[in-house]
Amino acid sequence: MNRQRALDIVKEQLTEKRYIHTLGVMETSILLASHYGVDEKQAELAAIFHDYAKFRPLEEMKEIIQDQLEDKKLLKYNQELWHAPVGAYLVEKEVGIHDSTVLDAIRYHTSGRKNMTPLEKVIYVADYIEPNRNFPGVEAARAMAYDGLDKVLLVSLKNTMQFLLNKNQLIYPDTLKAYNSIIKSIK
Ligand code: DGI
Ligand code: FE
Ligand code: FE
Repeated sequence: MNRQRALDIVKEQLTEKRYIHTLGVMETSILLASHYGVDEKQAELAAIFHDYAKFRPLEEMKEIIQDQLEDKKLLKYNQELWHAPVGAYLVEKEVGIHDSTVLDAIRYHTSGRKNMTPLEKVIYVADYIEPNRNFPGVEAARAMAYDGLDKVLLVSLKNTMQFLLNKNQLIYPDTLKAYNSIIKSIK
């Protein structure tokens, strides 16, 4: 699918602000992919659709998780997590994208997971550092974006976990597993 058609499809699902964020993730993903030897076309497509389900009603997402997805424990964790696996499901079903590498990058873009693929890492990091993001720590993460994919991924994951810890929120097990697996891989 070409870029313009993909953008036209996703634009209808998003607010103006979220669409601008999506364009930022797209640009950043392509730069990261090019630097780290990841397929730029897959990065572009995954980035464009990564937040496809962000504005689906919670009830719809809940039903999809209950009826269609394997990982039911998502329902016991933060609802912010739901749009990622539900997005992967809907992008395949409604948009007709079947590339499992791209779908997994959408599926794990919020939680991360153990042994993330290079494309999953690129989308996770791009979502975190894209130019429209503005939160404590983002500048530091941006500054090291090209110093090593695992290095910047680790910083992004740690910041997210720290943010959750500070608010006494649950941490979804896949996020902790993502952290543990990078720590092991860089030792
Ligand atoms: O959809 P976006 O706003 O672009 O960003 P996102 O998909 O990374 O996720 C939104 C939020 O999900 C993020 O600010 C933190 C929150 N969140 C809640 N529980 C967890 C979590 N993030 C991770 N990684 N793990 C959690 O357990
Ligand atoms: Fe998201
Ligand atoms: Fe996003």
